[in-house]
This record gives sequence, C-alpha cells and structure tokens, in this order.
Amino acid sequence: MFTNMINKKFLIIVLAVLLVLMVGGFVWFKHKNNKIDNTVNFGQTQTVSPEVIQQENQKIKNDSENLQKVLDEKQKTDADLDGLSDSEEKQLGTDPKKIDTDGDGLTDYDEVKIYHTNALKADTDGDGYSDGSELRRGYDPLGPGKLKK
Ligand SMILES: [Ca+2]
Ligand SMILES: [Ca+2]
Ligand SMILES: [Ca+2]
Repeated sequence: MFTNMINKKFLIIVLAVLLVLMVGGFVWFKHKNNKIDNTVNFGQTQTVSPEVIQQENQKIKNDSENLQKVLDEKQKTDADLDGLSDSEEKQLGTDPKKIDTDGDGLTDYDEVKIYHTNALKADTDGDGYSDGSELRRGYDPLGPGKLKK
C-alpha cells in the first residue's frame, strides 16, 4: 500500500515532466517553423511581389517622362541640344538644328565657348587640317599648325 502510493506519486511526477517537455517541445517546434515561414514569405514579397515590380516600373516610367519633359522644354530654346540657344546660334550664324555646323568634329558649343575656333569653318587657321583633328593630335587649331605645347 505504501510503496503503491510512492509509485503513484512517482508516476504522476514523471507524467507531469513528460507533459511539460512535450508542450515545451511543441511550442519550440512551432516557433521554429513560424520563423522559417516568415523568412520564406519575406523573401517572396521582396522578389516576386507583382505590386513591387509594378511600383518600380511606374517609378522608372515617371523618371523617363520627367527627363523627356526637361529635354522637350530645353529643346524649345536649344533645338539641337548642343548647349547654345537657338537665338545664340542665330547670332553666330551656326545651324540651330546641327550640333556641329561645319562638321569638323567639334560641337558649335565647344568651338564658341571653349576653343574659340570658327564654328562655321572646319579649318579655322587654314592650314589644311580641321579644327577637330588638330585638337585630337595636340595641335593648336588657331595657330599655323604648330604644336600647342
Ligand atoms: Ca543649339
Ligand atoms: Ca564644328
Ligand atoms: Ca587647322
């Protein structure tokens, strides 16, 4: 009778410990699984969510539309977008619709604003070499074909 009671008590303790272990293990297992699920879901929304792709596409579209607007606005005053306004080109006599009026390899803007060569004459100093090729080879397009340095 006495040993029977101890056995019963022991059995209850063992059962209780087992129960705690089972519940604890179950909770841990579920938690672990949830963690994995979350990671997978997070990854999916990051990579394949159509909404995100659509948003990105819309953003790119907006950006290119804005750029086009800026270019259109700029082109109203500078048709060839070479940096010289149409009215400036009219004064200089260069073609407002051509970046390189005399075709020497230098833009009208570069000739007028940077090199001070004649934007209407491919060979400003008349030595037989065009302004663009002189500059590429290190010659002075304004001098008589001499080396700049
Ligand atoms: Ca222009
Ligand atoms: Ca030119
Ligand atoms: Ca020349």
